Amino acid sequence: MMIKTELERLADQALQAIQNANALEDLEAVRVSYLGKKSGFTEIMKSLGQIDPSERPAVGQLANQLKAKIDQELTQKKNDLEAVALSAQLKAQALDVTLPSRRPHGGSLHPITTTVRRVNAILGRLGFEVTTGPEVETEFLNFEAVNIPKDHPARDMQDTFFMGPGIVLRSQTSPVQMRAMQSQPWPVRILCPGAVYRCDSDATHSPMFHQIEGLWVDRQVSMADLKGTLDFLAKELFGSQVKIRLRPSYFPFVEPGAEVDVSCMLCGGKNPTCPVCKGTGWLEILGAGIVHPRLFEIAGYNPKDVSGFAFGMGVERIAMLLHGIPDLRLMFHGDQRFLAQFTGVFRGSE
Ligand code: 2U9
Repeated sequence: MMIKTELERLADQALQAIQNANALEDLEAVRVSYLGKKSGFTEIMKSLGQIDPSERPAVGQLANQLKAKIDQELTQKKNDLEAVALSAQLKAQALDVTLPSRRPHGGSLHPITTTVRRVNAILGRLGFEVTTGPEVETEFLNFEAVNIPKDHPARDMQDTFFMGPGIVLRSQTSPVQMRAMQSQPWPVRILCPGAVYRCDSDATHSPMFHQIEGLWVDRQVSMADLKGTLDFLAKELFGSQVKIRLRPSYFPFVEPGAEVDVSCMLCGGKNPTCPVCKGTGWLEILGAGIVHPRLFEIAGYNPKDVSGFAFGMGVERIAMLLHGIPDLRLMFHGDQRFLAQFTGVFRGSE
């Protein structure tokens, strides 16, 4: 009788401990201490052989019943604790699937691209057609054909990328105009945008940059046509308040040649400490002139029949003026913080 009482006392204690367990580890400790190898229960079962044989079946049956009951309670409590732990984990890691997702960053057009497109669109309205040509050029078309002779400083090995004997990376887009003239009769009214290469790299020079050159060849094309065209371009680009002025200058392809300034679009020449024009009131935007007759001879046109004007501009410089970009190198680093600022700048046609 003593054993049965002891078994029931142990079982009561076990059930109480199961009820009190608040964590899976506590529950496991309860199982070990009440049903494990060194538990009172196991000790009693081991000593069954020493009790009166007439009592043995009843004691054994009781022990099995109590053990089954404890097992069942352990399993039940384990399930309960696991359910509580799972719901706590789900609550802690909850995802709000109704939150809006992060918007993907849409790409935007590079300011060089938008500037080229703007110039193309503006001069397209005057009948200029975009023409392109190879970036790897013959030394002849890049230099001799546009009146840059062998001894000209621009032809220094240090200034030009040579790809092989007589083959260069074009240092200006002029060979495109020469190819156009050689392959078609006049009149010609073309715009040639594209990358050009010069062996030069510092804060204000990049070994690859972009130019747009323009050429208009017809009967009696004059300096007045050039001025009218460039005045229209400047006003459309920078605003109707701007003026242009031409200063005599030299470019091998043209005679006479001029450097062209636009009046300062920031201060209009009224601020002696203007950060853009430095108080001069003017900003150089391009070079231009009347096409040298020698170029017509090389193209196969008779210089007595035709005349023409040409101009050339650096696209990076125009883009920097249009957008207030302070450093040329920003154009080429691909930094998203820079690029993402240029959205929807130009939506016109090419
Ligand atoms: C042909 C006939 C004429 C192209 C011209 C310029 C003046 C000029 C510079 C501006 C800044 C280059 O990017 S820059 O360094 N260009 O000033 N370019 S006239 O004249 C031509 C070209 C080809 C057949």
